[in-house]
Amino acid sequence: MRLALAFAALLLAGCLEGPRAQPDVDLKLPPVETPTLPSIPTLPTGSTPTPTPAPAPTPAAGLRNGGFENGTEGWTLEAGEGSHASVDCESASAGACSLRLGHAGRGVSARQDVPAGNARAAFLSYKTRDPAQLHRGSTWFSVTLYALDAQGAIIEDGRMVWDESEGYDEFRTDSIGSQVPAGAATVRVLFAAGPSVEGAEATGDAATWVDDVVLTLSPFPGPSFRNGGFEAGRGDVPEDWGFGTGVSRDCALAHGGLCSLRINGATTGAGFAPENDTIRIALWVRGGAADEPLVINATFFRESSALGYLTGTAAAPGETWTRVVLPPGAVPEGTQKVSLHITAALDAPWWIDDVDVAWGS
Ligand SMILES: [Ca+2]
Repeated sequence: MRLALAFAALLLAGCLEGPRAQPDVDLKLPPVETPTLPSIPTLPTGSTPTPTPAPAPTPAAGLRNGGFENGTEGWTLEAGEGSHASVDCESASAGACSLRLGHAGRGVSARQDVPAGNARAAFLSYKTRDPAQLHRGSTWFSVTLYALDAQGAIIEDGRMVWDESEGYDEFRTDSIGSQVPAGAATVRVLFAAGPSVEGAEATGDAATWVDDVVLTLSPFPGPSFRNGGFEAGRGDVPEDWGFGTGVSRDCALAHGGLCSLRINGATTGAGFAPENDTIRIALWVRGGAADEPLVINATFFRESSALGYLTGTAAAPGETWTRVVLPPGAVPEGTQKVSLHITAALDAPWWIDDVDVAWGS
């Protein structure tokens, strides 16, 4: 009952809609009282915890001068008219210096290319400070990870974090993650900022400081589900996933990469388009209370009609990351989108990470 109430409260609060960077499909949930669901065979309910060791990311030695203590060494800076990129040794999160992207004029950027080696996933953490409080509606700041081939062509446009939020005077840590496809020679880290309206100039001294840039390359591919590793986000707000009271990104605890998602007495969700007619959902979980399973529900939609469900529960594993695999299920014919919803009770927080979707034929 408590679960149902929390679920309903979230629905009412509209918390399942992401703040920005909307998922591929809307997080439309089935009506609470589903009047005429087609007779879809009930899929088995249950979970198959299969503990396996978590792959450990390897630190990347490739990114140089991530703290900007050696001036601009390693970084390529570009600035449009009226903007200015420079190393500032009067403001720093650690050490003496940071990078200042002054974007009162046109766009400004700083980038660095790092050898990809055998990496299949890249994770970037960094700190930013933006004390001018001018960002709302007038300027933007973005962080992007690209993968490039040996000729320098972009083969993976990676993940971008886009920020038009209000200012903040203290350096804060954010992170982003991306796949690195086979054939990638280089991973590009790009920080950029500019005015929100093309050709316009921001008023005043709009600037964002960047410091403590750390790139981690992993030889293991990230999860196939969009931001299923929760590496993309700003602070505790994940990209693509429903966010609100009881749901927050946690970059102090992760199964893979740097971050996971913490759920407590709430539901989170994400939508995606089906790629085949059989689906298997797997994810890593941690935490919870013994008598309150985690509920994982995938709903298959044609427009706003629910065609069927795939449901599983996970027993609380406590302090050990545990892999939960839902029974494979058939994607009902005519499905246009799938909404994945994960619900945790209030008694103890759960962490989820590396949400993976595999498709059959
Ligand atoms: Ca993760």
